[in-house]
Amino acid sequence: MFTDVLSRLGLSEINPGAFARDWLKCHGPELVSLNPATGQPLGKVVTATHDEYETVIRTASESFLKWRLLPPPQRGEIIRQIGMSLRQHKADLGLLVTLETGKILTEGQGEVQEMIDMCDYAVGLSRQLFGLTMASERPSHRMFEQWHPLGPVGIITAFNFPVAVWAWNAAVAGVCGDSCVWKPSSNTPLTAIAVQQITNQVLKQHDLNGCFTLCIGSGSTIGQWLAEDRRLPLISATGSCHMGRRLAQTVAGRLGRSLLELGGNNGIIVTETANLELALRAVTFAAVGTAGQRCTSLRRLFLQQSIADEFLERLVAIYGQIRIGNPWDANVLLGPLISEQAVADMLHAMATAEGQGGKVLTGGHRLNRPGNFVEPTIIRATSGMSIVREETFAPILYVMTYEDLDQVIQIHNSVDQGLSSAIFTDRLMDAEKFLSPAGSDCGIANVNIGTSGAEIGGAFGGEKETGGGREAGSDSWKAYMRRQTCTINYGSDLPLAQGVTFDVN
Ligand code: UN1
Repeated sequence: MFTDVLSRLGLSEINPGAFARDWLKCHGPELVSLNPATGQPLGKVVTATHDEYETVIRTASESFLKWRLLPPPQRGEIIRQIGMSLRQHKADLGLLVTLETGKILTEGQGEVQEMIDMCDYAVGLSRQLFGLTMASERPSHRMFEQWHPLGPVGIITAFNFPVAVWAWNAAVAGVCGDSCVWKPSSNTPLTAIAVQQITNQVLKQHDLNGCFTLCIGSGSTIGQWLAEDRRLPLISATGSCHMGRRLAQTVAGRLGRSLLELGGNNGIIVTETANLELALRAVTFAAVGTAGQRCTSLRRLFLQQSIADEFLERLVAIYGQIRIGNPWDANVLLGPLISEQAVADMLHAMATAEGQGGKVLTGGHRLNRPGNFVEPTIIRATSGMSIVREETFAPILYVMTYEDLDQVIQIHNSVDQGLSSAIFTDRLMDAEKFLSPAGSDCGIANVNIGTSGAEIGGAFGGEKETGGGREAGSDSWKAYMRRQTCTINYGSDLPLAQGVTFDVN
């Protein structure tokens, strides 16, 4: 069954790791894509060497010259067709996401839907790349701004959203007139190749091959080359704070722009007036969904003292009912972690938490079966434990209690990351306080909704060590364009701004 899916998506046993105008014969080290639920290989990819990387960048640079001159709505039409093609392949591609990442089927499908949503959004956006007109202080002058395509952009994506995050960037960058160079995670090269194939079918019909390109290889080779490459005015990267810090420094070293979506350490506050039913469901999805491997996953839960015991008792009971297993099986809610290393990291974080005084309330074990399966884990903690300040990409939830809302908001904000946050309350004043300037310091702040599962229409991203970038909706498109301020003099005099005179005679 899986072999059929792979072949329907145009994947073979050994795949080329780079696409410029065509698939390139690559000569870099071989990469094996493993199914994290079985540990078995799904396929192999030959990664790109520096020569192949050069071909990709040259192609993206040349293609940009043509792509940038297409009227934006015509670029939108290409993105619309890519969206249509993704719709046709949704079931297969969703399953491939599940096979390669281990996320459950409904989430694999959801991810493809997120790409489709991004394409639809970008089609509309292609007619809305608005600039402003300003009032000029000089007579017979008109001043306005316009937005132009930026250039070829590098897009570095992580394993956990192997295709949606490419679409956040590529669909928007595409209508903005940028060509794209994609470096996917080494854990998920096959989904990237499949998406490239789907995109190619559309591009080929319009003789636009080369506007969306792909280059597979490690972060220390392809990732580093992208960061250093002056031909790429923008590098958009998703991954750990550690990766982002290094990348940002390299890109800044050449005065390029980076757009970063890095780690989170997301918290939910449940107040004494909260609808506990709602909060329990949201906490479970946010902490256990995608096996805790979203940057928006819930890691810190703050319970008001008066509801803490009841809430925890019910939460532990819910955790006991979570079905763990093959992510493609219906009814399973928790698939495997991405790798052996991720399991080791989780076990290490738990041991550290226990060493710091944390108490495991449920979970805590690796499953005795092939694949990277772990139990979802709740640890009773205190905010003084240093491990609570760290992001571990695994289903570990640290639970703390609090008395006073102002105080807990401060504790909530005291970590280095600032991606997503939420409060559960039926009290308007508490909700508004959480959203006020003295409230959550995160890029995303929700009321009676969990921390994960954002829609594409909003700008996605966070503050502090999360990197400050915003992707997907709202006015995120501005990051992919260059702003030009233009002033036109339609008079026969040359008045200077600020009343300056400069007459030779
Ligand atoms: C990520 O984990 O990098 O809000 C992105 C969410 C998803 C995106 C997560 N729409 O959880």
